[in-house]
Amino acid sequence: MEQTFIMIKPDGVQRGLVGEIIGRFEKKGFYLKGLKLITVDRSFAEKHYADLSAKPFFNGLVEYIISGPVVAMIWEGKNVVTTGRKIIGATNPAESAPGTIRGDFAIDIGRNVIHGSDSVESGRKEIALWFPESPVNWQSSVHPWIYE
Ligand code: YYY
Ligand code: MG
Repeated sequence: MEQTFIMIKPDGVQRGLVGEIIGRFEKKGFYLKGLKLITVDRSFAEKHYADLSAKPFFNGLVEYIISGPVVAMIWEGKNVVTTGRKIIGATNPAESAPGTIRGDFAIDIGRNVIHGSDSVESGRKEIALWFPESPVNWQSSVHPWIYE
């Protein structure tokens, strides 16, 4: 089944939003397939955001991501990449709808609380980068109550 990489950024951890955010993905019906609290170094953050290295906000973005621990997760489910991005909301919290994570919990684009993969392919790449160890293999016993 489809997987996505979701990361609660240092502001989300500092502000005590970890449980709230995990709860939103859990209650939707997605399956948690990887989870760790980790502080990353500059070269790792630069690798994660390599596609944005030419952007003027790149250095600030890297500083932000390495400023404290983050919660790295793998979530699984039908259309989890697209639906995960909807749960997260628009990149700029000023444009994120209420009810989304960024719409409910963030103000500035450079403190937008959470990352989610933007495609199945980048999800694959990001999961490989953040979870080089083999992920825990488990299947939810409620699957037939979520999927028809
Ligand atoms: O995927 P998403 O996080 O919604 O946005 P990206 O375009 O991939 O940018 C990654 C990250 O960079 C964004 O979450 C905040 C930051 N950023 C910024 O600080 N200023 C911008 N103008 C655009 C993005
Ligand atoms: Mg992105």
